[in-house]
Amino acid sequence: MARKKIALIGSGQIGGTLAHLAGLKELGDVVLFDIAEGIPQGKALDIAESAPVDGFDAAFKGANSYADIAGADVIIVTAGVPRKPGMSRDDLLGINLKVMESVGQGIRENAPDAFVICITNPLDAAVWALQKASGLPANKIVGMAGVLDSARFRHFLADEFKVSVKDVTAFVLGGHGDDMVPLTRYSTVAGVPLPDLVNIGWTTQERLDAIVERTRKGGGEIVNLLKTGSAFYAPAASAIAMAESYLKDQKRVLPAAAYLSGQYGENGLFVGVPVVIGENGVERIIEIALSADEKAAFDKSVQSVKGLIEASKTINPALAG
Ligand code: A3D
Repeated sequence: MARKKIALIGSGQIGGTLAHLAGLKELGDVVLFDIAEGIPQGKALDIAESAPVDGFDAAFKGANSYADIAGADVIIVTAGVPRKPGMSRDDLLGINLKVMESVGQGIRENAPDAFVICITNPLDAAVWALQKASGLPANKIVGMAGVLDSARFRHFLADEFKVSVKDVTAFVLGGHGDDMVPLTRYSTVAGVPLPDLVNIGWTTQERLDAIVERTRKGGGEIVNLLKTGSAFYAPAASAIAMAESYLKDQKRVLPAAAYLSGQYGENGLFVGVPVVIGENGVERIIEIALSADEKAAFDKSVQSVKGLIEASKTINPALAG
């Protein structure tokens, strides 16, 4: 059986980590693409030279031409610029919209059958613009944010409760911004919902509220610490989990920015919801029942996403069509 092909558009901090993880997990052969010359080639060679040590079989190629992504099964997009301290994800919009146009064209012309995972920020608008530019069907393009936001939530909860991260599940809905919606009612330790853990005294409502707030600002916390660039290990691990679910038809249930066509009362935009990812891409969108408070928080987050999309249409009227 031929190996799968994974193309990484953008070979910066996340792109390099994606390539390394894809190799360690033997997901397939990897093409690292970037507009910067030498960086994808250097990272490809460096990772290939680690393969004998770790004992994985995969080929790595650095590229500056879109022709090299032809035939890719999965494409993960990180091209663009990351946040700097003091910059919001939205500040990135103008720069990264242009990048999504060129990436979308590259995908449309060279790998229109791939399953595409977008990571570039501002996530919900970037994936929307990338779909427009690439013309991909809605089930073959998705944004990565929910897996990361949930992982941050799970880490903080496991730390609070002094239990294994493996036994903590968490749910984060909405756009990938500071008004994302961590759902405590649907988040559990081994099946026990967080509100019940407050009731039995494992934590207090105040501490839980603080964890929710820290989750919402999780990306900014890392930006402020790193000072140059944003998080890359956990974002890469999150996108690899989504790629693996597609490549191996695992049908995992993961939160992701998916194209809504009526679900949750929304149409024509990408926003974080629980989805099933399998061999057909986004195979299902799960519509969970939300309480009035949760629905209000979700709607607020959706409003922010809509604001970004309107701003995108103003910056580039061609996207409005
Ligand atoms: P960085 O290390 O700067 O890598 C970006 C790469 O993109 C660089 O190597 C650039 O040369 C390359 N690039 C720029 N323009 C183009 C282009 N037109 N075509 C191809 N390549 C190009 O950034 P990073 O890897 O740390 O982050 C990448 C993106 O992910 C940024 O937009 C971040 O804001 C975003 N990000 C999203 C999340 C989410 O959870 C959604 C988390 C962390 C980072």
